[in-house]
Amino acid sequence: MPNVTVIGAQWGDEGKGKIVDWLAARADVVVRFQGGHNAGHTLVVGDTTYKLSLLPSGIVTGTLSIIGNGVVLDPWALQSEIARLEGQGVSITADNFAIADNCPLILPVHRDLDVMREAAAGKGKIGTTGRGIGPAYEDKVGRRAIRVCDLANLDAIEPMLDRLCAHHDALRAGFGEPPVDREALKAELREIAPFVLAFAQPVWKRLRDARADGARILFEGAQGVLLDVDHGTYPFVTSSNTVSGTVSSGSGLGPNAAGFVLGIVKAYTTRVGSGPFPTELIDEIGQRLGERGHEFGTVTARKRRCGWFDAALVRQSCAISGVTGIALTKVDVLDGFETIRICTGYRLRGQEIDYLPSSATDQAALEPIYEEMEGWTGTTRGARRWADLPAQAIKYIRRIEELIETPVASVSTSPERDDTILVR
Ligand code: 2SA
Ligand code: MG
Repeated sequence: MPNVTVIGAQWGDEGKGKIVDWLAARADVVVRFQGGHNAGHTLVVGDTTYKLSLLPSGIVTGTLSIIGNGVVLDPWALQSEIARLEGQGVSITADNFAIADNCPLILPVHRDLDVMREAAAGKGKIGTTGRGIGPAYEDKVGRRAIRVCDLANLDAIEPMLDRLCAHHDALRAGFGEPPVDREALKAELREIAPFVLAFAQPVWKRLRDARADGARILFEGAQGVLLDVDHGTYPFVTSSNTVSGTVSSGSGLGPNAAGFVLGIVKAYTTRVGSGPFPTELIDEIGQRLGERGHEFGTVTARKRRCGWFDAALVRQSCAISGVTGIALTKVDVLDGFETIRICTGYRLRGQEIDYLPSSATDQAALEPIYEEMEGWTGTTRGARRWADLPAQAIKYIRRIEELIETPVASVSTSPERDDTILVR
């Protein structure tokens, strides 16, 4: 197996957890390179369900798991996630887990700001996960972040806190909130520091060495291409780059490390949070997709918005992320639908276009152009071979493949790890 990069090709929740878990069992290292504990990856192994937000999925199988510098790290969330997994019998030590020491921290002030802003935004809110992701990335780019490595030098932290607090105190004042309690923050950092530092190191070196030894590296993306801060449905996006290109800057390996880029694609479309969604179904069909697909957020338990497959969006995501092949998930959710629609492009103020325009105003005005297909009788659930699929389901998959101009590498037919058809 060459290196593999797994990314979501829609708005997240494409079923990356299952695919990553399957691949992690065949990899030597699993790396998270962007996002934070806003991700929600569900792994079902036998009778046990593991829910991961921040930790790389390799952790469950004991594979070396690395949090790269492109991630924003909430040390307290890390501590409770590790405790929860240890409670499920997973062993997490410095041998199988490492954190980039140049990773910026998510602090309580970031969470506060995220929540205050969303509450104040009313109808204009982004619908964030409230985890402080955006404000933490802002401070990273604004050069006032406290990073993992700084936990080793807390005696020298005052000038960093000066910069951080000058910024946050002004913002907090705007919300009628008191200034940052510096002493409390320092005490909290002092308390958590040893726990984080036990895993901290320059992971680019560890990855370089692993690569030199021929290790197979799996890069585990979070969220999806349409939530990318540059390429997504801005401003209704997350604050990191979710595209495959981030593998390099977010882990400290060159761009040729990405290997096979596997785009995870759900057989229909979902989205949590606000923002444009051309194929959204606000009717009983959307309801039915949500119920059959158990479409609730892993992290926040929010109900996901549901709609038909949008081939124009996925075609664009695959191009932007250089997707080598896709893993099509949750095909079984479409079992029993009499007719199924696929969006092939849009009408924008009377004109036909075959891509997602950059402007949020234009995105909100898109009307999907659909083609309709007959559904299938019988079930795809649990199918492990092409031959087990109804002919009409194969037709649907092949049509998607054609429209997105990217080969289908696998089809998954239930949450179970082994209910997967490999296409070659
Ligand atoms: P944020 O918190 O700043 O990253 O939110 C900004 C937007 O990004 C969306 N977002 C997500 N969308 C889908 N799945 C995500 N992870 C969790 C999951 C979400 C959950 O896998 O279920 O549990 O609710 C995720 N993380 C961020 C978010 O909805 C905003 O639209
Ligand atoms: Mg998810």
